[in-house]
Amino acid sequence: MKEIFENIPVIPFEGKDSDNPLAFKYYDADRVILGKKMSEHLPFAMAWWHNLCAAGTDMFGRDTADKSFGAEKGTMEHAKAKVDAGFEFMKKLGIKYFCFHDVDLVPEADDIKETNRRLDEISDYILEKMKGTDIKCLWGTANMFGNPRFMNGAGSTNSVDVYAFAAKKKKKALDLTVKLGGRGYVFWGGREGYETLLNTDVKFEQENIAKLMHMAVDYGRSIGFTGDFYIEPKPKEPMKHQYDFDAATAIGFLRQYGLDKDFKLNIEANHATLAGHTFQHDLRISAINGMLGSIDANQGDTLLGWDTDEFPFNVYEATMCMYEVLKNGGLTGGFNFDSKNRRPSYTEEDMFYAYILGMDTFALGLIKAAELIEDGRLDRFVEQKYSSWNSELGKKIRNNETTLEELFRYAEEMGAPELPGSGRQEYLEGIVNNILFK
Ligand code: XLS
Ligand code: CA
Ligand code: CA
Repeated sequence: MKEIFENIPVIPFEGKDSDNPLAFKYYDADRVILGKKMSEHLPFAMAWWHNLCAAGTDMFGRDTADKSFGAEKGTMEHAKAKVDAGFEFMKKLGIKYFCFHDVDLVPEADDIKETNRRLDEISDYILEKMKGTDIKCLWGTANMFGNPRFMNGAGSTNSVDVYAFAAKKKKKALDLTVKLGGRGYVFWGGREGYETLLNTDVKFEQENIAKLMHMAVDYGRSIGFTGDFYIEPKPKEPMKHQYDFDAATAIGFLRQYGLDKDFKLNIEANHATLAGHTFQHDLRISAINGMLGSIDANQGDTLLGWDTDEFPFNVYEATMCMYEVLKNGGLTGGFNFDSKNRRPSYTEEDMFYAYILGMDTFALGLIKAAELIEDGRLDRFVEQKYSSWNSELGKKIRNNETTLEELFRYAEEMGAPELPGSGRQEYLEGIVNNILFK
């Protein structure tokens, strides 16, 4: 078959002194870090929508990139050309996973039966392509936010018919995910939220979202899906307020509705920062609750208040992300580049430069996070910071063996406590810089 990206070779690892733009400087798939290959630490995934579909349209202007891949857009030939392009792209970069929404794969027909037939056809084609490669699906999902019928939500809609239609799409997307061997299935609640409380029954809507999730779990398990379901938190955009605001909110929801055994979280960097947190914060909150499942690898822009989905470039953020991931013992999911080229980066080369940037940023983050852990100064500081809890009294409190009265008596004898000890933030930040720029 004729190559689509004819001018792009297989991307080699050349090391940090290389100035070849089509080479990895840090991502060396077979390099072992803390006992595991880089490629196992970093199961990277290509996002079908940004890489093969989005072509630069924004609210003020049309496409800048040509993503026709030699076929007429809106046809099944184009859908197949995207598969060809996607597999060539992943092979050239050594990427082993992809993520998709149903509508990323085929042009939507007016009749959903026809759309589903097209989805069967394209997933057969993808399966064929997968043969003889080690490329697999990381996760699938259904787009339940684009079509006007979802203007008031899918699981949270006021219309019982729209709800049933959403369930139909969900079932099909689950079938496809299982067919393509997906490790996970994502719920991103783009329209699950509200514009005004004046017209919204929040409790009713949240209960209905949970019911749809339960039905999806029951159905998924019945067809042999053993992977994780994920909620992908995001505070806003497109809705003013989205129910899955951040990791803590989503975890509370999952526990309240008894979904926490089947669900974990897919944490996107740009969503965490939109919620007013750091990326690391939402990773930590997920991890300590046993719910860090997968990551959407991107970054926002501190000067812009929206979801810019930029390719990850910030090595500090990637390092702190990998620090959390290593401490978590890895992910059951992977690192999906839910990232898009900037509109003026419209060439084929730019598609590759973007993934090389993202993969190198996370590889460097992994190397540096492992060095931080091996260095041990951060861990030692935290241990020492809480060392007063190793006292008799500390142990009694931790073991639930004391009372408020007993603490009252202790504190009365003690008088005023000493200051709790310096937090040493600047010292610790200095260690991070020291390791990063070694
Ligand atoms: C949008 C979300 C979306 C999900 C999948 O902001 O990131 O792309 O990852 O529906
Ligand atoms: Ca996003
Ligand atoms: Ca995402």
